[in-house]
Amino acid sequence: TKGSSYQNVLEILGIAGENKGSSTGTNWFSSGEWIDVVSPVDGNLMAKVQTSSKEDYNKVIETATAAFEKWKKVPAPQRGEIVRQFADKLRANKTALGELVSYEMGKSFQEGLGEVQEMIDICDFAVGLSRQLHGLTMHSERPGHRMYEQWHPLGIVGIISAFNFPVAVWSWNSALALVCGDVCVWKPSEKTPLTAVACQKLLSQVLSDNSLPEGISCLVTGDSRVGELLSKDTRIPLVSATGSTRMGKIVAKAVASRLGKSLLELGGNNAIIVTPDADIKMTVIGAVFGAVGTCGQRCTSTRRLIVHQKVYDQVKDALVEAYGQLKIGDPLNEANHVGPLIDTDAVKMYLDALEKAKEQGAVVLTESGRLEGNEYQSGCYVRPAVVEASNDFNIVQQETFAPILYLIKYDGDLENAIAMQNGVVQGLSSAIMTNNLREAELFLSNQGSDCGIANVNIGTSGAEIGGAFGGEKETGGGRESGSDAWKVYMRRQTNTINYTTTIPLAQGIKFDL
Ligand code: UN1
Repeated sequence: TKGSSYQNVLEILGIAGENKGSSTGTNWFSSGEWIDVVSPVDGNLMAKVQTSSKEDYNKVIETATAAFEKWKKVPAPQRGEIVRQFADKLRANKTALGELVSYEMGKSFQEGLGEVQEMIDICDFAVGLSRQLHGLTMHSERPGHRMYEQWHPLGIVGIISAFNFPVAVWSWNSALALVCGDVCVWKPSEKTPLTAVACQKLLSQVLSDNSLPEGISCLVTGDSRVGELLSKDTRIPLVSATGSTRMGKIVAKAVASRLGKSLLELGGNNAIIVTPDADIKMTVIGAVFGAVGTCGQRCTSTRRLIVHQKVYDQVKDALVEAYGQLKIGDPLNEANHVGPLIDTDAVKMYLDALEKAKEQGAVVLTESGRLEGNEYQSGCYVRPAVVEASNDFNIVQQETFAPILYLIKYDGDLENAIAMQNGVVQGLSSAIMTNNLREAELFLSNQGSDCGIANVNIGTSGAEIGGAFGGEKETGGGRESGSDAWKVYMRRQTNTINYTTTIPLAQGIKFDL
């Protein structure tokens, strides 16, 4: 195993020792309380990180405001060049950063590397995009007039990110925002500030190597009080927030009350429908990875498996068998499939959810509970559970950020399964396992899944950066990452130019003087 080499990793990334922000080298001011960063891997204190006070926050926003005046004037392809250099920094530090993600957050080393790869990929995407921030041209109804639209930089983008993808989600936002000419102020989860400090440092180095203002990328640390400063700040035209629906509703309200824009990527309650025409072997692999990967802490994690009664027992037996093979332990040991939850509060939520499920009539099919013993001394390791339940159980309707998979039976037509799949308040990701073309197309049609992501013969998680990422209903409606998600980071301007010597009015109106 990689053992306890995180000190080494902190040194490689240049952030060893107690972490206190100042204006030197990284645009992060912090003179507030200290947070202990405890690794869920072994329960050890990795470092202490100082939080930003209101005064620190204001200093950061002032430097960001000044930096925007310079950055917006840099041509977009040159902004892309900066993002390209940042991707190179990530490539050079991929192993160290992936390992730090794994230590601080608890996901497997492979997934930590995957997360850094996602950052590199979105940077590459953004570099190409920096030459493709296209607007449309329109035909004017007036002779001798030309109409077109342009996309201009917006200003400061506030980024509130969650612990589960401590670095990738920031990069989906920041790589696009930067090529769009915006400057970024990042508030990472207070559970994972170290990886944020490391990324911020790498990006600041690129900015300073290019003699650009450090305020182009800023960091503020702390809990929801710092998030609140961002949401309420009229100097911030766009707040992008990833996390729980509860948090999203608070942010959305604060941003809307000042008529700012928000981009929300909130909870999911993602299901895979398994029809009688499914490939059961593929189904089991897809469902198990979807449910236990990242210890069930992706917003795209598979929470529900809606299985036709004809194949129900077969799927159930195969799942229980597969869960029996899962190895739980140190996520840096590549022999393990499942690492810890983020902290002991998350363990409590997992245990509470299982209790509630039982009270509501569910049957837990696998061994479950917290793991005890030497290897599990952090107290954050749990056994992934498969639970036979009904879609209308209160607990099934909620998103529990833990490896609990609800197994639900449906009868009759696919429409019944689709109704269950859509019968929750969240609308992020969904999937169908079938070799039947009619079923697949119905699932993807306007009568099918109501989610932002709908897949055929793959699971609910593991979305690629090239597509727009996000979902409907209580998932918040925002789209990050690929496709044309960049448009939310810019302001659209419609331009009409008259190249004649007369001034005809639109809609045929006459106004003679
Ligand atoms: C998240 O959990 O917030 O689709 C993002 C996936 C990843 C991103 C998840 N690409 O699993």
